[in-house]
Amino acid sequence: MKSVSPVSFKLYDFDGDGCIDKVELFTMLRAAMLESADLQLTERQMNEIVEQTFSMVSVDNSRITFGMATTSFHSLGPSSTQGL
Ligand SMILES: [Ca+2]
Repeated sequence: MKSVSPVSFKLYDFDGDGCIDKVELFTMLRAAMLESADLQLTERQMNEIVEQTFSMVSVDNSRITFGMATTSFHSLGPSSTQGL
């Protein structure tokens, strides 16, 4: 899993509220998949990652701030995506 830079975070914050919601995270995953041939996930797997990420790092289970996102994507790492 690629780490999330502030630039890409802002890029996918479509409504500009400074937070990433589930739809926006889903879109980020799709974009990351298009960029990387090594990263191929089914819709279900992407859903699981989104749900897992939000349950781990989101305070209200609906939004992730930039600080939360960087922490989460670093902790996800390659090992947790391999088993999917
Ligand atoms: Ca947003």
